[in-house]
Amino acid sequence: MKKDKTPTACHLLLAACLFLVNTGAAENGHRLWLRADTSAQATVITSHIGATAVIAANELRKQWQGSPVILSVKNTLSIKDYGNEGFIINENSQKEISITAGSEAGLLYGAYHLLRLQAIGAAIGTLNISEAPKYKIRLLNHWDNLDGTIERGYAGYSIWKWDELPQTISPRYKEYARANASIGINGTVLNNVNATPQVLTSEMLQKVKIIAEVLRPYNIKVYLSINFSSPMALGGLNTADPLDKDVRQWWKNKVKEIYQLIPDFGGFLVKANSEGLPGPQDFGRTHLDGANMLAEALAPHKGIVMWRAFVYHPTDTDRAKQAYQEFTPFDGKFLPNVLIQVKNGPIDFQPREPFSPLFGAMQQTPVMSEFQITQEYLGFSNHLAYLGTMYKECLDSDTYAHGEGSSVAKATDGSLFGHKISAIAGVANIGEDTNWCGHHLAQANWYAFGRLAWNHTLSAESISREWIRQTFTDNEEFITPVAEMMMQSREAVVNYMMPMGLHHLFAWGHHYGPEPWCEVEGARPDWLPSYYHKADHTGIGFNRSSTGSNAVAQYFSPLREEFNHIQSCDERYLLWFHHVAWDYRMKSGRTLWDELCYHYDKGVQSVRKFQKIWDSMEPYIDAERFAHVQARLRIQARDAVWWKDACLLYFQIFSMRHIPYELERPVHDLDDLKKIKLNMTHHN
Ligand code: GCW
Repeated sequence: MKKDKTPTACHLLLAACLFLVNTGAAENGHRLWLRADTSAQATVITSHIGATAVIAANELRKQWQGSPVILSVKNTLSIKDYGNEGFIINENSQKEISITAGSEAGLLYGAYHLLRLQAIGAAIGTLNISEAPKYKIRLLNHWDNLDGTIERGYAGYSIWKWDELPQTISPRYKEYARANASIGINGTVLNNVNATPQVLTSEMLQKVKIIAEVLRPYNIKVYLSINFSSPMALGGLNTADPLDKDVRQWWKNKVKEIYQLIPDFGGFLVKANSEGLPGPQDFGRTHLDGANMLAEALAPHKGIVMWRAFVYHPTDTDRAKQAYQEFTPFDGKFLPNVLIQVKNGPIDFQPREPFSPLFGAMQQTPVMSEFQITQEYLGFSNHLAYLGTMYKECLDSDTYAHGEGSSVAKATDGSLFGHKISAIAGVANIGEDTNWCGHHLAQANWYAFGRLAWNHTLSAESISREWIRQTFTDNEEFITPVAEMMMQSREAVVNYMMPMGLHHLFAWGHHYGPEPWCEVEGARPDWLPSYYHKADHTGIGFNRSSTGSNAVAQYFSPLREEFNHIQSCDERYLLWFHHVAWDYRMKSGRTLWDELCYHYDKGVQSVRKFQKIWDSMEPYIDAERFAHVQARLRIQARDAVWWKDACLLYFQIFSMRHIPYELERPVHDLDDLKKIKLNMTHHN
């Protein structure tokens, strides 16, 4: 036999590799939604040699399959309308495509826009596009600690390798920058809002500088979370009083030091007097004093302060009202470079909350919304919960601040109240897992956040479809069912965890499983589920109407009245605003108790349906991602039953009614469920 006919180990390896390529099996999700063929060799003409324009040109050269592209920065009036980061894409009669922008950043976004159109099969006909971002500042917030752990992170350790910096620069930084730029993110807060003063040491700032340098060409600025007592911890002062002259000088010096290293540093994010962190109130001062002191230090450098409104005192009055009470009296008094950063709901990233009444109420201060991309209260990275729908639900909610049509989006993008700065933040779900986000489908939440930050008028569905097409396949047989599944997924989680306005039924110590019965001696009342669900023999729910805590009064009319009356209150928020009798008649004609059972059951049935849909998708995609998602859906299905049984068996003690006979019966015993203690350590 001739030698070349014998299959050697090398041949076998080659064959194996070809097999893997053909079936797409060697797929770990690392490439996110950026999967275009990079052998295009397009003609791209530009005279701009700045690093950002070079990236834009190179991305197009490698990926664009169409006519020649001309990139140019112009400062004409027509361009000015599109702001510094907007762009215009036109095609002339010679079939040349021009991308014109007011800055190189605009070219970058224009290039990614064109490539996205190509990737989703929409770069057809004569191109005539103009785009400008709705929010000026589009940020990720990393809750990454300096030791590499991530608070509420479910995709491994932090991608920031502080120990290795500044010498070693992880290749991940650039990949991260590129992925973010491709969806329009232009800023990132590198560290946890539960910030240690150490982040501001000179040694750390040298490291931050390196990250800033990698991100800069991608038009991404870095920001830091600061600890309010830094002047004491780092500067040796005996106070951090914001009105103290030495404290003020300390911050000015520190800020100056930062800008010497990072001339385009974005600014500070501050969590103060919240969950045990220091703040101006420790020194008898206010949030206003604290925010304005930092704003004054940052203003000469064009930096901003994002001061979080996530504050609540350990009292037994209604926690949902507290941020509004603390912040609205200061409206109009903050310096112009202060933004108030408000979580989407009044409590804390629950599966469903009504929007925070601070949106719309603070009209003379730029208010920015903070969403969670990481799924702290939505099954971590084990559960499928596409959050495009949740972000839209909040952004599209009408605050009625200036009458009908005053959506949260308009109240925060600067248009309704005429603010010059506008921003939006998402708490990142990114870690060092190969696929970045733990669950392959959770990449869509990062993507959707970026796309909506750019344009909040996009629909959650169109975003899911373009994401699927770029990330998996252009086969409609896959796109349509998977998009449908994603679109229903967050509602499914709400149904099996806490439907109809229930909230905070989570276990003590982690926020994964159910523990509506949780009692911890000596614990803050507002960290316990019973504070929120208030189940008793008469009914369930928190009375926030005018006969209760009157939180409804923080909303504008007619929403206030709508929420206030049990008959007009949106049933999705019913138990958020009302304590409702077990036999109250719902719109469906069922009693409240039966309806609750139906919702929990529906949640479980939805996940079973997702499993069926996903299993039938096997022929369309790579084996690796298929199996990974399949395994996660199994966990989700089991967890959904756990949630349903735990909540219904527990609430049944109060309702003393049976679960409608046509619904699935519980498979657990309440006593067994009460014994489950997950090994996850964290406060509340
Ligand atoms: O929901 C709570 C989280 C904390 C978090 C806090 C916050 C960063 O459980 O982990 O701390 O919100 O947003 O500040």
